[in-house]
Order: sequence, then structure tokens, then C-alpha cells
Amino acid sequence: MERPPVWAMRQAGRWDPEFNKLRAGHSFYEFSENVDLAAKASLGPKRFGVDAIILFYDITTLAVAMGLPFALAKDVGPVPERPIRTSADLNQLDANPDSARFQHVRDLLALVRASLHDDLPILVFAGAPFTLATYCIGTGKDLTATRKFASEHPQVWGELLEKICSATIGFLGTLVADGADAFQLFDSWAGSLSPTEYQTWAQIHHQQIFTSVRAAPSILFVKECPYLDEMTRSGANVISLGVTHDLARARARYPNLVFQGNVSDELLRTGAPQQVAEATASCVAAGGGRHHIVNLSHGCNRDTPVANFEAFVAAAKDVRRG
Ligand code: 1CP
Repeated sequence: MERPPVWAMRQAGRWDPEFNKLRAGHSFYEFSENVDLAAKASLGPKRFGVDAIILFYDITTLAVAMGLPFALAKDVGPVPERPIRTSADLNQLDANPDSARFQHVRDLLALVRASLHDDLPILVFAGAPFTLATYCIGTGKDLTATRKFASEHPQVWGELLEKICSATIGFLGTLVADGADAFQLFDSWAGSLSPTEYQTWAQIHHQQIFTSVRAAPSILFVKECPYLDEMTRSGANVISLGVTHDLARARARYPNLVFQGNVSDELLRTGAPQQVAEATASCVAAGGGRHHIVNLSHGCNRDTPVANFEAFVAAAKDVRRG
């Protein structure tokens, strides 16, 4: 390929009217565990010309497989039926769930692979232990509440991170062995941690996961992460950048790393197609044409106009001709 590939985090989602049609009338987990529907959702963005398909499930899918059921609360996000509080709660969580517990994801991978006939690579993903743990204790991106929990229940918190780390290695290792072409680790909310918290709650787990799952290329995403050097030392092959990072400078500093990003997801939500096209062209130029995946700074927002997503993909693909 003579141009960098393009795809977007959350490329399948509520910004896409075709996705909403499919999703109507189903609860989130019922929908994502229905292999036919989840395959259609995963494949939907293909019509926009993206260069990879991301399997449709959620970071909480693994927690469900570990034994913690979730429901999707409207306008909030995933909420556990019974948040983890005590070591008794923790004992209910399986750190090495049998792969039958996420068989629907394995079946989804097989079905999407059969439908694609090797046209496009398939990406799988997991939440990193810190971000997934915040959902398991019911705090999500409320860092003050997460810190309070961690200081009041240090042992439960530490063991929860360890358990999720172990389950994540098993989950991603299984999907990669099943034929996933690359995997992404999302530590969405770790970018707001202090340096010490980042080290103990995020970085050591990233390193463990990237050291253990080596059979496919790996991507690390931390939303607007101030610790870029730490990210580059995580062992991931690809590092996601946000709007607070300078892609050209990161490129010069780490010539051999692959960078993903960093067109503003906010611009896709609020800008005009022409502005999106210009920002995407600048992003491709800043990436230098190699070792770069054109992507957004964060997931595609639900209010993103379809015309802007189209402009993003088209501009990424047009650059060499322009
Ligand atoms: O009704 C719906 O369909 C709900 C929206 C939604 C979607 C489309 C949720 C609930 N999950 C998903 C699928 C999903 N989640 C994908 C596959 C789609 C694709 O990429 O094409 C992926 C990669 C995720 C990952 C995910 N879920 C992350 C990490 C990436 C990120 O954006 O930071 C996180 C933090 C979640 C939690 C989550 N799940 C759903 C919502 C609304 C949220 C965010 C809640 C919050 O903001 O706290």
C-alpha cells in the first residue's frame, strides 16, 4: 500500500444510521452476543472504505466472561450489576475464564473472517486492567471515585488489576491464536493518572500484556496520555496519539515506532467535511507517509455526521493522488 492505512476507533457505533437500524430493539449485550448481528455491525464500516474491521463487542465483554454481568445504562455507559467491593466479590471473578465463556467473540471472529475473504485485516481489543477495573468497581471515568476506592480497598484494587491482567492475556492470546490480525489495548482513562499511579496501575500491566501476547502486532491507546515515553516503553508496536501530541515530533523522536492518530474526533463531530479533509491531509503529511495509521484522537463520537466520516476516510486515501 502506498499510503498509510485508515480506520477509526469506534468506527461501528451510534453515529452510523445503519448501525442504529441493526441495534434497534436489542439490549447492548444481547446485541453484541448475537453473532450474526455483531458480524453485521463489525462489517458495516467496510462500505466507507476503511482498511481494517474492528470486531463488535465491548471492553466489558471480558468482565462478563470473568463472571461480572453488566448492563448498558442510557447516556452513562456500562454499569456492573453488582460492583466489586470486597474480596468476596473478587472471588467471584475468574482470572482465567475458559474460552467457552467468550465463545461468541470467537465465533464472531470466524464469521467475520469468512465474510471478508482476507480482504481486510481484523482487529480485536481489550480494555487495559486499569480502565476495565474502573467499570468493574462502578466508577468509570470518575477518577476521584476510583482513587477513593483504591485508597479504601487497596488490596481488592490491586488484586482486581492482577486478575484482569491475567484474564486479558488469556482472552487476547486466544483471539490472536484464532487468527485476529492485530489487537488494541484501551487504557482510555489512564491519561489522567499521576506519574506514580500510572506506573503501578497502568504501565506494569501494559508491559505484562504486551510481553505475553506477541503473536500479532499490538496497539496501545491511552486518551491524551501525558506519558508518551512510558507508552513507547510498554512493548506495544503501535502507539495512539491524541490532539495534545505532535505527530511529526513523535515521529522524529521515535523513527521506528508506528503511530496511530491523530485527527481530532471533536472536529469530526463539529466541523465541516472540508475542514475534516484538510485536517486529515495534514495528519497524513505529519506522519511522513510511513509507520503511520490514520485514525482519530479518540473514538468516533455518536454525534459525528456521516459526511464527516466519509471525508476523513476519503482524504486519508486521496493524499498520494492530490
Ligand atoms: O448503544 C450502543 O451501541 C452503545 C455504544 C457502545 C459501542 C458502539 C458501547 C457501550 N460499546 C460499543 C462497542 C465498542 N466499545 C467497540 C467496538 C466498536 C468499534 O470500535 O468499531 C469498542 C472498540 C469499544 C471500546 C470501549 N468501550 C472503550 C475503549 C475505547 C474508548 O472509546 O475509549 C471504552 C472506554 C468502552 C466503555 C463503553 N462502552 C460503551 C460506552 C458508551 C462506553 C463509554 C462509557 C464512558 O464514556 O464512560
